Amino acid sequence: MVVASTPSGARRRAQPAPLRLLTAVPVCDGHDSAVTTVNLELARHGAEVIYLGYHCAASAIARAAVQEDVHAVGLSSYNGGHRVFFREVLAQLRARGASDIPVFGGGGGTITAADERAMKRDGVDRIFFAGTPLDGIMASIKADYARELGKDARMRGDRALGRAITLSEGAARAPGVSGRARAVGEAFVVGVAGPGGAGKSTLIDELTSRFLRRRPEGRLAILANDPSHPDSGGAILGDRVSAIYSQDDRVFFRSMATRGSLTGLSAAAPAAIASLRACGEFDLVFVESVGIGQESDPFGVFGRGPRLADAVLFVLSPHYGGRMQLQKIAMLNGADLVALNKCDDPVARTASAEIAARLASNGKDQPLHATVAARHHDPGVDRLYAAMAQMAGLERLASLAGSHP
Ligand code: B12
Ligand SMILES: Nc1nc2c(ncn2[C@@H]2O[C@H](COP(=O)(O)OP(=O)(O)OP(=O)(O)O)[C@@H](O)[C@H]2O)c(=O)[nH]1
Ligand SMILES: [Mg+2]
Repeated sequence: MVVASTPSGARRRAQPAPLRLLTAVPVCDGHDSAVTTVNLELARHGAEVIYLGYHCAASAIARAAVQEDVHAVGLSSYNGGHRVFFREVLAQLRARGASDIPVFGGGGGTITAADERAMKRDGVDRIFFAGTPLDGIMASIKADYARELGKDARMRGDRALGRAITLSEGAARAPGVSGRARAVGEAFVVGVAGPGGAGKSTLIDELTSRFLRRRPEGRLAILANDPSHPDSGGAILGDRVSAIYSQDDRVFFRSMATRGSLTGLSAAAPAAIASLRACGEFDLVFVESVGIGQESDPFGVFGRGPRLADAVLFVLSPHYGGRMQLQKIAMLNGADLVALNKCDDPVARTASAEIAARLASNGKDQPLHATVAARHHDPGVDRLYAAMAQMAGLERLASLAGSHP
């Protein structure tokens, strides 16, 4: 049994880690209402659910399962291609050194008992048929898949990194984990904060697309924090759904639930950031906070906590209220980069003028970037990327790489 030390020195039993599950709907399938119901029910039962969305490729599912270090993968398939698709997911998991991650699923009446027998022979763990009560599904999943994910010296690459972050989540309640400054040659960390729904994840994905295009060999990491429900302890970790370009082997994407931390980041985020910064794999790391409030400072820019990012990007949408609300947002004083996203909204013109005036009153060099993250190739996102890349020294690295024979 794992026993941890509390700050007072007393010893206590560590809480069992929540069940982490990846759920997805296969490629060429848009039936997502069943999986949405299952996701909500799982979260209500205390599980952390990383939802990948519908129309997902087997390779994207296997990559996500490895990086997210999940206990199991649940697929919801209605398009009739379940036998081939589940088999392909298992093959992709094997290829990534993750054949120990169980795969289960459902698909109502489209998956027959004969199909299930064949799928089990291929290695599928179990199928939930039409008519299975949700409570029964939840009880089986908890009984079958909850287990401790411990250290495993055989793991390599993203699998090992994924497990290291899992272990830091388990140790997060121990005191003394803090951020640290960047050393020469380490990844540049950009903290991304802003109110819920402002477009942080979409913008990170667009910035990622520019990174991948401009740097043919670099890798980047994304650490996406989402809130745990205070009542159940479960969470729907949905930032990965906005990832289009980030579905790439050059991107390490990890979702983290806050598990009771009220800072806007998981208590394990400092340790995870330190691992990503120092592992030598990445040029750039994005850390997305949960949707934050007016007083929040998730990355410690005001010096009250450890400084967790080399630069902070604050993203807001035009619907922040009015000028009085802008006065109250602390991050507008501390951010290095500010983006007004959703500039396709008609009220963005007024918002842009108000925010520019607010930033000017700070007397710092904080240009406002007007972006439409939902539009591919948006010139505002291009300008934001250029400013960020210059801060991170990425453009210089790209030209050095380009100068090699
Ligand atoms: C709702 C529905 C739709 C909705 C989907 C809405 C949405 N956003 O999901 C709409 C109307 C959009 C739709 C469209 C289509 N549909 Co439709 N749809 C259905 C329907 C009626 C219900 C499916 C459902 O959501 N059930 C509710 C869930 C909760 O219950 P369940 O299916 O019994 O699942 C149980 C378990 O299996 C388990 N489970 C399911 N998934 C998972 C996953 C995990 C992880 C776990 C743990 C458990 C689990 O949960 C349930 C618990 O009891 C089925 C028919 C049927 N009665 O099954 C057809 C059906 C799936 N659709 C069908 C078809 C053909 C289509 C279309 C191609 C129609 C068309 N020509 O346009 C399109 C394709 C859409 C697309 N882009 O993929 C066919 C599929 C036939 C096949 N595979 O051979 C079906 C079977 C209807 C039929 N009899 O022809 N559809
Ligand atoms: N119209 C418009 N919608 C956008 C834009 N950027 C993002 N969205 C949409 O806004 C919604 C929220 O986007 P996300 O990127 O998930 O926002 P977020 O800030 O990461 O949200 P949380 O992580 O939940 O706080 C999604 O439906 C996006 O498609 C934009 O520039 N214009
Ligand atoms: Mg997000």
